[in-house]
Amino acid sequence: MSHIVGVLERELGAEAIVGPGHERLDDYGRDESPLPEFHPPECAVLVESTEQAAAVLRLCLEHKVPVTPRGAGSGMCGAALPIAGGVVLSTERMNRIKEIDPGDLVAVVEPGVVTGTLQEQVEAQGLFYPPDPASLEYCSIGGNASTNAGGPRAFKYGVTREYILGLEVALMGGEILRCGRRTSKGVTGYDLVAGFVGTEGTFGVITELVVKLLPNPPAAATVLGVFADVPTAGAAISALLREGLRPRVLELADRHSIDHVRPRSRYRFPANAGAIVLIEVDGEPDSMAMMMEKIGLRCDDLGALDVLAATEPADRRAVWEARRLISPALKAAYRIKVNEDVCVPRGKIVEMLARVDRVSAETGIATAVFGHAGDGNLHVNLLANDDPADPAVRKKMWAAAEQIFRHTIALGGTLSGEHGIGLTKRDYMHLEQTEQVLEWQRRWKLMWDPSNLLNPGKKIPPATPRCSE
Ligand code: 2HG
Ligand code: ZN
Repeated sequence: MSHIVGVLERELGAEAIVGPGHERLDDYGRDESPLPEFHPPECAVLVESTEQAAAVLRLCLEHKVPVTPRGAGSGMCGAALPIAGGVVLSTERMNRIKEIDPGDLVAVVEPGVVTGTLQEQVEAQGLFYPPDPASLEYCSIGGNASTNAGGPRAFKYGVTREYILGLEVALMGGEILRCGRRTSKGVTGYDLVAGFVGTEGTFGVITELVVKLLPNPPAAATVLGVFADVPTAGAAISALLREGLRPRVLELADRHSIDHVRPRSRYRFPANAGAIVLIEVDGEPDSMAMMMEKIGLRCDDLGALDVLAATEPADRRAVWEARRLISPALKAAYRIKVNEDVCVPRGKIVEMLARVDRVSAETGIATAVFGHAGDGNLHVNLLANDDPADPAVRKKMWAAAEQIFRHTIALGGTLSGEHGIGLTKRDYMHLEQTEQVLEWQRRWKLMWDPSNLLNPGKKIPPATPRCSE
């Protein structure tokens, strides 16, 4: 054990430290990624202020100790895993909503605020924070900004980056940087805020955010198109997109996903559902019935076996609870769940779904496919009940994942539409990006963190790639 634990304890007080022997220390060595390894840090520091975060980064640089920022630990790519040991800097205690301003349409928040809590608080004032990752009940807004998280409503409203106007960031070495603005428009200087969003804690630690709010749409309604199978559902999604349909949500779930949710959910998915297309619209209350009828008729024309509507808030809540359960239900059912979030151009959704089927048939690996199909963003889950620590099994699973990545790239897509790169996809980056693009990103990282002590080994692969190519 290095002396950093004692140094941090003296500076921040023992109550800020989860140190060696503490029953919670192991929690900081895991996240929601499909990696069986466990990476315990030497200690976790639960900071309560920007100054404390800056102090940790100053001391870690001074003592040459790696430090890994962490939000709620709900990330799916290993970005919060302290793979180099050292210190985990957790922002979970920085959870104050400092301000909600209906006039300026902004909120000022600390990074540890749970996304769903922010949504409830702004909605109570007639306002709306659209980004809705499925983990919204426990993920934090700082983590969402660090991964540039998406969610179903990204289809109409865009991803987290579009809602972050300003940031306060603690930098390696202890400097505190405030950048961005509070105005809805602004083009002064380079866009440092956009530059920090999505960097997965490799550039700095976000300590405060100014987020953009919208007026809450007065009404919303949900329609479920029940289809016999994924190809028909995928073709229906493509047709709706071509026709210019722009609801706020356009999601897909295949039979496998639905079957695993069924026993745990209040919402009763029909037994004949081979695939569900979940569509949600919002706007003026008197436009809802007309929009739903239009969507229902089109789904009928496009081969739906049935069209179900959820207009009452309680029904819509049940549908969304069921949708958000897909990922946890699959995780509970399988010992191995390698979940990808590839994104293909919208015109290639049907082809990508067919290729996933092919990979499953060729490798014999079960898949569940669901997610934000309207954005071309598909959660391809590779599932198995073998021993996750068995190297042969892991090799097979990741070889199948690599095939999914290659198909995605061949169709003009991208490796990650919303979860990020972290550790799990880092060694596949070269399939999508040239060495030149990767090298500029390495230089950019070193500008903020010349000692490479802040979340080292994440996001960008080292100069020599590890996966086959
Ligand atoms: C979702 O949309 C999440 O439910 C999780 O992004 C996706 O587990 C997954 O594959
Ligand atoms: Zn998702």
